[in-house]
Amino acid sequence: MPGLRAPSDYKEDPPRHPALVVNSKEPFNAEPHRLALVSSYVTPVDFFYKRNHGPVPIVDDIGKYSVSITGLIQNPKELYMKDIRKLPKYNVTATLQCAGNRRTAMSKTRKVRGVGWDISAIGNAVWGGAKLADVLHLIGIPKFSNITPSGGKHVEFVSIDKCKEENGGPYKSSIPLSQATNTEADVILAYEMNGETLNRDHGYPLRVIVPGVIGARSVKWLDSINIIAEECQGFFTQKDYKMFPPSVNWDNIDWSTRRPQMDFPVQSAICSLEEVNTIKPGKINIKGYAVSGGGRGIERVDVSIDCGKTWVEASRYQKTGIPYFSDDESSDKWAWVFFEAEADIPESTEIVAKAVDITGNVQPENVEVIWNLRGILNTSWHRVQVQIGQSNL
Ligand SMILES: Nc1nc2c(c(=O)[nH]1)N[C@H]1C(S)=C(S)[C@@H](COP(=O)(O)O)O[C@H]1N2
Ligand SMILES: [Mo]
Repeated sequence: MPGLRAPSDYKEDPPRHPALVVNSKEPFNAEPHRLALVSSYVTPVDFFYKRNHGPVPIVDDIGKYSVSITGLIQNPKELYMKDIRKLPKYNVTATLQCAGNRRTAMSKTRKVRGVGWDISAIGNAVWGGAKLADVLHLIGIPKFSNITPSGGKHVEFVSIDKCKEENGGPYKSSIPLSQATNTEADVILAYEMNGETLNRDHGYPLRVIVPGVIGARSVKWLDSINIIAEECQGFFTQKDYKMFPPSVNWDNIDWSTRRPQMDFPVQSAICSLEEVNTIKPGKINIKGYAVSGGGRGIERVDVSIDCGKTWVEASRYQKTGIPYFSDDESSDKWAWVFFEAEADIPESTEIVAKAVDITGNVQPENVEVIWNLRGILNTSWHRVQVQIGQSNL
C-alpha cells in the first residue's frame, strides 16, 4: 500500500464543520441539518454527510501513491495518480445515499441496529475523475465485458482503513464486471469533488463512485482493485447492507439467503420542516429531495396536507429556472431532484410526501411493511407534524 497509511486511532482524523449533526464521533458519522441540505442542489463538501467505519487514512507522499490492479487478468498493474489523470476526465453529478438514511424513523417502530441517521445521510456532488471502464480498458479488459478470459466476473475495491467489522482489516466491496466496464453506468474513480481535490473524509486521494447504488459500494481511499470470480466475500458485502423481510431477527438470520443491496429504491423527504413544527395558520413552503436508484428519473412527487387523504403534485427542478423532465438529456440522470409546493395550513395536521420514479415505483405508505433488522432502505412516506400555535418558524 504505497503512499497510503491507515492509523489505528482517531487522533489524526481531519477537522469538520461544526454545523454537522454528529451521530458517532469514532468512527466519525455526521449529517447536515435538513434545511441546509435543500439550500443547494450541489451539496457543499463541508455539509456532505460523512460515513466512516474507521479512522481516516493519511497520504504522506502523493507521488508514491498507487492503486494495484490484480486478480483474474493477464497483466497486473500499478497505477499512479499521474496515470489516472492522463485518462479522459469526466464530471458526473451523482447523489450518494447511505442505505441507512432515515434509520432513526425505522427504529421507532421496532429497534434496529446501526448508526441513527435522520434524513440527511444523502448528498449530491459533482465527482471528477476517470471512468472505471477506461481504467479497466487500459489493463486489457474490453468495454462491455461480462467475464474475463480467466473467469473474472466481479470487480472488488479494497481500501486500507482499519474497520472493527473486518476485525481490523480494510473496508471492501464489489460490483459486477458488466457494470464496471459499461461506460454508460458512469462508474468513476474520483479524485475531485465539486471541482476541488477530494478531501480526506470523502476518500482522498481516490475513491469509487457507483452512481444510483447505495453508498456502501462507493469505496473510499482506494488501495487495490481485484478482478474476481465471485462477489466480494467481505463483511460489508456479505454480512451487512442486505435487505431482509420483517420476520427475520438476530436469532434466525441467514445472511447467505439474500443478495447484497445494489440500486437504492425510490426515496423522498421533506427538508423545509422538522419532524414536529409549531406554525401560525397560513401559507407554508414544503420543500425536499426525491431520488431513485439505477438512474431512474423522478416522474412525480405528491404532497398531502391531510395525512395522505388527498394529494397535490409538487413542482420539480434540479437547476433553478430549468424545469426538470425525467429522462431528458438536460437532466442529471444520477442526481436528486428538488420538489416544492406551497400550501395553506388552517389547522394542525400531518404533511406527507411520496415520490414516483419513471418505472412507476412508489414509496411504501408505512415503515412497518419494510422494517428490517439492520434498518436499511427506509423509503416509507415521509410524514411531518404541524401544530398551529405560537410560531417558531
Ligand atoms: N474505505 C471506506 N469506504 C467507504 C466507507 C468506509 O467506511 N470506508 N463507507 C461507505 C458507506 S456505508 C457510505 S454510505 C459512503 C459514504 O461516503 P461519504 O463519507 O463520502 O459520504 O462511503 C462508503 N465507502
Ligand atoms: Mo452507508
